Amino acid sequence: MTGNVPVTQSLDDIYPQDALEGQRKRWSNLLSSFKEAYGRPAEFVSRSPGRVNLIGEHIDYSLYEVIPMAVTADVLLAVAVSPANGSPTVRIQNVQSDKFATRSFTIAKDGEVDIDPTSHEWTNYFKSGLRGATQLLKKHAVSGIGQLNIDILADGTVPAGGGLSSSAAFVCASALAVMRAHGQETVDKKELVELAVVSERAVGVNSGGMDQAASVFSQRGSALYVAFQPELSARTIEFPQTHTPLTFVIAQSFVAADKHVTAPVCYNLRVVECTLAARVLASICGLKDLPDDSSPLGFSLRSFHDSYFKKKGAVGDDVKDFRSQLDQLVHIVDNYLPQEEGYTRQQISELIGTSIDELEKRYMTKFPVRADSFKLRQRALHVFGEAVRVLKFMDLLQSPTPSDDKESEELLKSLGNLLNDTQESCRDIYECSCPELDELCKLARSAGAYGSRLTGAGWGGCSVHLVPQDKVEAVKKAWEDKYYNKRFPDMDAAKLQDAIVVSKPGSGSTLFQVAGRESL
Ligand code: NG1
Repeated sequence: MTGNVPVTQSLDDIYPQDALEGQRKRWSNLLSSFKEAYGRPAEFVSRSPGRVNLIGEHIDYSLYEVIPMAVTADVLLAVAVSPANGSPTVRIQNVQSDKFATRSFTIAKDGEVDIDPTSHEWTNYFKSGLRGATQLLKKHAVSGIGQLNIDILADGTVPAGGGLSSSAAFVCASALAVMRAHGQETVDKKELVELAVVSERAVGVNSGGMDQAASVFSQRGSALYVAFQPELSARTIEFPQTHTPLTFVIAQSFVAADKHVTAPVCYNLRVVECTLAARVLASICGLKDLPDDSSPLGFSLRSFHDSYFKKKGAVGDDVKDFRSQLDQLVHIVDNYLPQEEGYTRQQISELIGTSIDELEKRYMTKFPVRADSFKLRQRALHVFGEAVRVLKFMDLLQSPTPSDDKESEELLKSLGNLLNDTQESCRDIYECSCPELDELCKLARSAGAYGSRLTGAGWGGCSVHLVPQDKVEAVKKAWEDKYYNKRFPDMDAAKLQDAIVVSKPGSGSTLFQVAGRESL
């Protein structure tokens, strides 16, 4: 699914019918506020959506396939550009100016900007997109770098820290805006995703590539199958026709999951644990001098996987072979990484034949982590098990259309069971759930959901549920009565309304041309 980011002049190309009216108002407000703020009209709007991950949790940075889809909630950046006479300056405002302070900063002549990853500042996401786009512009030898003033007004509806990947939506929209500001009307989707993945790491999280791929590649009405090996690729997956349409309901836990703050003991630590598990397994299996891969720390469980079976002479392209390989890897972990209590730095250094200093320098310096022991066994077991679940989920989605209601019910139940298994693995083995997410899942299942799990990084944030359409109301009611009203009795109606979203798969990044448009 290669090609360029679509360019449009119509909101009908972006949003589903039932969202159009609200979006027209929102966009009109954005464009008129832009004019008020900067005294000139916006020239274009760069748009990138949030995403919900259906299955494949915490395995993208181990380079295994995942199945997310874009949601309707998105980040819009309205932009106008002019030649800079003095220092090129970016002025950036947010429609929610009380929450996100207005900023302005200058760009160096070579297009570079400083980013302080230790400060949790909203415009860092713009800067990281700007930095990535600048590198791509340089690669394409585009002129005008470091010579423009750029005015921006942002409007985001993806809740921050809510597990729907507001950060990736913001970085993708920013990089796209900077490309377009430099006259690039055709922006290659794959290049945009690749630069956004690397850029987001500049903000302090060792992220995988799922969110950026989902934000850019998604197409309305379909989920997305994203692969990272041998290179980044994505294809759309239609949902099967079932007696009750496949309906995914997203529910916020309202436990704020700030990945950046908790990174040293949560997200970044998991990236380190998976990388070290891969290193130790490779060393135990006698695999030496393996080349770096595209994962955040340069070596992934997937690279170990591929190298191990290559050495054994397997071809491994067949899905059945691939699944049996993953099953074999689970046995290897079971046998060779027995320590439930985790592994110390000393033990890991000995296993991979390096010094503790080297180990820390190579894997724990760029993004510091705080841990005395590293749970290599559990993390590897989750990753291999989850990779199998993704394959099974994909098989089910692609299975022949059920011939009657009974078969269709079976299909939905099987999909739901896989979601439930993922939740169990995230809770018990990967330890990225939290009591609130567990409770939302339990309540949904008791009220009729086929399957329920956390989505995104976890430790708070969001959950996703496969629910029969005729049970959606019952599930909502269970959450309202037993979760939201109990835990957050003071929550206002508007916030409660935002807490639960029945989401259809949305469209990916888009450039909207404002110039010459009279109305939306
Ligand atoms: P969230 O925190 O939901 O945006 C994060 C990572 C993903 C992936 C998931 C877990 C970033 C930008 N995103 O998602 O790449 O690893 O956790 O599956 O770090």
